[in-house]
Amino acid sequence: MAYADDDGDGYAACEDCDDGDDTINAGARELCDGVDNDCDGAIDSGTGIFHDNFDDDDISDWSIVDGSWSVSGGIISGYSSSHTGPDLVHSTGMDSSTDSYTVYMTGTGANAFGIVLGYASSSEHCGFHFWAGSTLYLVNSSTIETNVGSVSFSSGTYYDVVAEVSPANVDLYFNGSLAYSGNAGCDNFTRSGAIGLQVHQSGTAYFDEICVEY
Ligand SMILES: [Ca+2]
Ligand SMILES: [Ca+2]
Ligand SMILES: [Ca+2]
Ligand SMILES: [Ca+2]
Repeated sequence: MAYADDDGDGYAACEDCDDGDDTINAGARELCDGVDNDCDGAIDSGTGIFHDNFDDDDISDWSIVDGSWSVSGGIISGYSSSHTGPDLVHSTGMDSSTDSYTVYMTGTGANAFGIVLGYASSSEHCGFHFWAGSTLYLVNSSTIETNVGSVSFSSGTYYDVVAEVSPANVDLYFNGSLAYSGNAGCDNFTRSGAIGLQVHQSGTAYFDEICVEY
């Protein structure tokens, strides 16, 4: 007698934590989506995921975090209110010289906030700055910064950012819209696997949450 498997994902109803969704089962990959994709009882955590919800609230809450913070697990160190370089520590769980990865975050800043996607040293890193107004800068440490597009960014409003990084390209989404695709000669997206958040210019940035699938 066959076991019931209503969603046809190969996992019987009695062992499938969602037998109405064939993307969710014990063989699925955990994703940064607020759902327990792999049926291990934990949401957005485990192998291949780095997740920090800075104020320990619900993933969908996106409330404001102030003050300094640090993250265990080796990816993010904190932010500074005056930027002289990326605030980073190196990931121990990634090898982005060969891997692709996706970063999800929310944040805002009085003037600008940014995300660093690859970091080798203070003079070798690449990322993006979202500038209040309408400017998107690619941070390429070998050429300092390059204006690569525009975003609609108002100080004090939270924005979600998704960066899909592969060894040759990054697709950057700002509030759901594709803001940039390419690498502009910035090969350091895949240099070391380090990821960081930063403030640019004077001011304070607020980051609520970051989740990395790698
Ligand atoms: Ca099933
Ligand atoms: Ca299922
Ligand atoms: Ca899980
Ligand atoms: Ca998930």
